Amino acid sequence: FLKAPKTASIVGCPFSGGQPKLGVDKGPIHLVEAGLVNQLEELGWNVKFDGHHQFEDIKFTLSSSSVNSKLPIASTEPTASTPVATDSTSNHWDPPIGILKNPRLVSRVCEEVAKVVSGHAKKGELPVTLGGDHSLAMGTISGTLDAHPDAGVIWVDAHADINTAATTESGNIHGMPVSFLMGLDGNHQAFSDFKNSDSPSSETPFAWIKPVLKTSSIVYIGLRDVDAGEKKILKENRIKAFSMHDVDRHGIGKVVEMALNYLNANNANPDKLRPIHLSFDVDALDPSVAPSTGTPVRGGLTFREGHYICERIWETGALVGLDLMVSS
Ligand code: B3U
Ligand code: MN
Ligand code: MN
Repeated sequence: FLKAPKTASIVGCPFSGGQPKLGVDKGPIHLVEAGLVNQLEELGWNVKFDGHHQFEDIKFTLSSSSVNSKLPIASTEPTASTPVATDSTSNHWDPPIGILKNPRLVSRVCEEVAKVVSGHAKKGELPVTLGGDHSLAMGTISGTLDAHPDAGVIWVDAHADINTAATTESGNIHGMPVSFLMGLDGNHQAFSDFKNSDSPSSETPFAWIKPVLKTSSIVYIGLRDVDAGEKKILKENRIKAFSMHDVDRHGIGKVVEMALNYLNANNANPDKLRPIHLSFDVDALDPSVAPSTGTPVRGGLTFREGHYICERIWETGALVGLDLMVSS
């Protein structure tokens, strides 16, 4: 028996450090300004929202760390009174590890998001995380699985976001969250070569993530831009994925039914409805519907198909976590 939440807690995350494009962090702000809270209330939800997370404390701690002085010096040192560079540009206090960009910042931000999401979920609320880029899902899904260890994930996206440090060609961590959540090979190696002394935060990024997401606990819908290395990972791990080709072939109604059946067939707790976390990347939608994303890909879901996925998952009564990643 699963008690469906009646209170939605908005976790506003205007964060874009998982990829380089400016503006990706504006999504949550625009959604709230456009009246999201009111609209949810009109649908009968209790809504909690007490402002967006700015993660300034994290940026400040990282930028003012003592090891900082050993790193290449930027022309202007950030201090308490001068704002640090935005998270979309490379920060001298968070140099790349291998080609991974902003690893310490992304790690710390996701760690904080995980705590916030898990806190809401444990109170029986529905955490609704507004991003920002999809690296944030390392936080949201860690948080959901902390509160509901048997939860399954439906990942709606044009991309698989399952690159590892060994396969990523871009070094953008928004293309990698699923691999970290699963603890796939290729990430450990990158960080075991990395010496803590190089890190301003004297910690290994992403070491906090428990690899709790089983390869059989996720289903993708909407894929159409998957890297060669990612295809190999999906195939080798037999990860369930419905591409746009499958949506064309079966129709969205049948695809969502197959996705739900797959997760329920792999339910570790068959007497209980399996909790579901929906991670929705707006670039799953066709660019004619959702042009404001960092990485538009033609041939995506229609307005109705996107809505239908959300409506049907809600109808199950099993939704315990929701991400709306407004960009990439
Ligand atoms: N797979 C590519 C591109 C990408 C992933 N997610 C988005 N773009 N939004 C990468 O960079 O890993
Ligand atoms: Mn994504
Ligand atoms: Mn995407």
